[in-house]
Amino acid sequence: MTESADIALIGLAVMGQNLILNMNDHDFVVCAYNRTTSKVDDFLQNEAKNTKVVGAHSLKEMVAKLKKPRRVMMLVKAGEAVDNFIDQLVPLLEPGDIIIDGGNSEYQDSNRRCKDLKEKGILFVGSGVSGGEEGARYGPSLMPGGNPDAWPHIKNIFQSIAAKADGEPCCDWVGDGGAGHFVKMVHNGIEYGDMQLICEAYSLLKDALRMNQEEMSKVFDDWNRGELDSFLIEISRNILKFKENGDYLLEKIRDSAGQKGTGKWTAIASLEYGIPVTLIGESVYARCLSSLKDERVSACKLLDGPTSKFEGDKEEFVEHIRKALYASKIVSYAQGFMLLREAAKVFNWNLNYGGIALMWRGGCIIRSVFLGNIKKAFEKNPELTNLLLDDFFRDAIHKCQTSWRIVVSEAARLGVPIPAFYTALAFYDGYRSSRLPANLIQAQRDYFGAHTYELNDKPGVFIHTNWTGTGGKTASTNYLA
Ligand code: NBP
Repeated sequence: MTESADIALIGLAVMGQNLILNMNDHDFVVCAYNRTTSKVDDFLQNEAKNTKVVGAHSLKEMVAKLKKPRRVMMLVKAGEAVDNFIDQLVPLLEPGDIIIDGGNSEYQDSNRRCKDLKEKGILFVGSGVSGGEEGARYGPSLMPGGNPDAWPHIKNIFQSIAAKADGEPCCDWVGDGGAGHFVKMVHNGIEYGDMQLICEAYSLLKDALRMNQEEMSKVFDDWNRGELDSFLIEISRNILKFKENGDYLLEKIRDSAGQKGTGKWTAIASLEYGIPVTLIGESVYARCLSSLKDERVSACKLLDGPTSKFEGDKEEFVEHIRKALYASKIVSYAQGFMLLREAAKVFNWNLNYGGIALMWRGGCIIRSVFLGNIKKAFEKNPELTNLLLDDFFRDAIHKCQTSWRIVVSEAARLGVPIPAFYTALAFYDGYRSSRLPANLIQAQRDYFGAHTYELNDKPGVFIHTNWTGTGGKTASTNYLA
């Protein structure tokens, strides 16, 4: 058997098949394998017909067809399937060979796999892959991390098949261990936030301004020509005007959104590391609330809201919504990068934030012009602690904030739920406050639980007061919460 294949790809579902064809377009010879091996034959006889793709019906046969060091990429269901394949592959591989997991795996799993495989001499890479079917076929955003010794051996393949933005590949080495999957997780969380913000803008146009689908589609089309230019605004414009048998399809779709978990993981990580990624959290909760459809239908008959109607200038308000959306989006990305920065500290990752913005600039679902501005901000100042403090974004928020406040107060007045817009504004006001009411929280905790408190002029010194005159002198063990 000749060792002719540059890389093996396990998992012939939508992502795997398309990534193989993409690799083939870039002159790499790929060996295809799948648990259900009949799919290998189907693929070779159909989609991969007349390509250089080869197939294998066992992992042993697959490994024998690979050039050394062997590169094996998996695009299978995250979780047990990945561990099962790793267990089967290890005895077939040699030290220095590479296993890449391109699925949506949890970053903690990738941390563990990277460490375990290193002990066996195998180089593990956990790579985020974004862009869905189309991205996989014509250029995804790729976020590889793991054992850095693997990168020189996969760089050429990865950067060749990745999307390009301003001539640069949307793929670079992210960092050690689970860094690639962490960055992919935050990407997905931001995707939840972007989608929720767009839904809230749609809700304001529809329910506050009573616009029809054609008018709303036109608004999104206008927005897509400016600062909000992005894949998600573009597809929302197309969805709004899409008709089936003469009727708009969108109105017939049930208002109950599902999720696969990566937004929830981001929210969990934000709580774990104590970073207020409130907009992504609110977006996950908004999906949860949407899925309580039956309860909402009952509640709407019992719970009253305001009966007021919008009475202002429609065109002017559309512009207020655009600005509120833009400002909220800036907050969402600022929060996402805050989480990345904290994780980098916890795991000792040397993350390149401008590089991450570039990886998301093209190929993936959150691709946008806006990410080019984020890349510039981090290039200008790689130590930037918060995007809100960059001149460009600070000025942008300053220009938008009056509109943002008008939209949030009008939505509250009319009873239109826009939780992501609200939370973004609340975060902004909290972040720019040199004094928050947490002094009262400290006092309350000490009052009822002797948790102690710090004084303004003595930070780090914890004292307890007997507030009622009936408590004792003993303080509780202090912990920051
Ligand atoms: P799926 O997530 O539907 O996975 C299908 C593949 O997993 C098939 O090859 C299937 O083999 C294999 N598999 C399953 Br299911 N259970 C297995 C098990 N217990 N042991 C071994 N193999 C098993 O495919 P996908 O939508 O192409 O996604 C692949 C990966 O990429 C996933 O981790 C996904 O989260 C991620 N991802 C997907 C997208 C997207 O837009 N779809 C985007 C980005 C990332 P079989 O044919 O024998 O059942």
